[in-house]
Amino acid sequence: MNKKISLIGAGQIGGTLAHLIAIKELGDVVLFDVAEGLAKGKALDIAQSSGVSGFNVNITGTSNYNDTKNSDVIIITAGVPRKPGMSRDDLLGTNLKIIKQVSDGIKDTSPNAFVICITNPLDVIVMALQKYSKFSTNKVVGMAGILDSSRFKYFLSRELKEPVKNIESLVLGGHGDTMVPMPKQTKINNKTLIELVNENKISKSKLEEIIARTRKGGAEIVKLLEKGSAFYAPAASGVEMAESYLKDLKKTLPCAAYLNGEYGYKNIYAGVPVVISKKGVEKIVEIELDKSEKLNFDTSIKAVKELFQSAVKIDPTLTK
Ligand code: TXD
Repeated sequence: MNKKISLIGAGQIGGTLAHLIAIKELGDVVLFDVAEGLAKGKALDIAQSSGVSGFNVNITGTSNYNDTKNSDVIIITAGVPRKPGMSRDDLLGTNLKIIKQVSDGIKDTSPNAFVICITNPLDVIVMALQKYSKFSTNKVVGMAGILDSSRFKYFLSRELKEPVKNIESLVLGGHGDTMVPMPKQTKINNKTLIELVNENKISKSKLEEIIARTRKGGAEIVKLLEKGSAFYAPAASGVEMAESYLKDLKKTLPCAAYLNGEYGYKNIYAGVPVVISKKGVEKIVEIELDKSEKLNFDTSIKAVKELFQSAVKIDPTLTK
């Protein structure tokens, strides 16, 4: 019996998620969107590619939550993306209302699902999703850190002329300009970035430039596309989380997860390394932060807290 993966939002990321999941045969896909034709059209188009790619999973489209019931995994991209010049935070008003609708749609139909939120502004939207749906905190997680880490690794691989698979990295904190790339947690062929700087393999200024470009990675693509935002790398990142859950891979991945005292914070979502297994977020991995990393992390959390207060102004029920 195939697993069931429902994708709430059949837009740029949702459609790419569906295609990647089908090719990897992770499970049957239900593409949900309020634009029913979009969901059904993309589902049919991807299904018809099975004749070429040979995958054997069912893909359907719908605008009815009953078709998503008893999902094993739900990945949410419902919402509006940024336009050039907009910050992720500018999306709060619209996407908060949408995530409430989505929570109402999934909470009774798929109470046991592992829910991956992608919609921006990610850290606050995933927090609102968990509060609205009342799903247990280990079953609601946000996708951001994997994307940010992937961007960081890509830029480093170009600069160091190293295949990206030889680079391990972590980006912590909020999904925004305050995200915290972690040079000490970044290894290239098992050498830390700091060692490579000391060996003059990469200059400090070039590293700072790469960190800055990672922070603005989303905005760079929004500017180039003019309409919409990044979707291939975000989709690949969401699939990695879903796969770790569905196959119980116990991967340690940077995700927006609920903190209950870890890193000195409670009752907030933040980008931290977590182990994703068949239990969902099985464990929060606490790594030693040096002074500057802790300062950056605290700044990032502060930004999330401030934006959550804006969300509470829009919907005071979020404080319950
Ligand atoms: O790293 C990350 N987390 C970010 C997330 C990376 C890139 C993009 N990020 C955000 O994902 C972006 O800012 C948006 O908030 C979401 C989705 O981005 P996408 O590029 O997929 O947006 P689209 O193409 O506009 O798709 C959104 C779909 C669209 O088809 C709408 O019809 C649908 O969402 N939509 C809804 N579906 C269900 N229910 C409701 N209420 C609804 N409203 C809109």
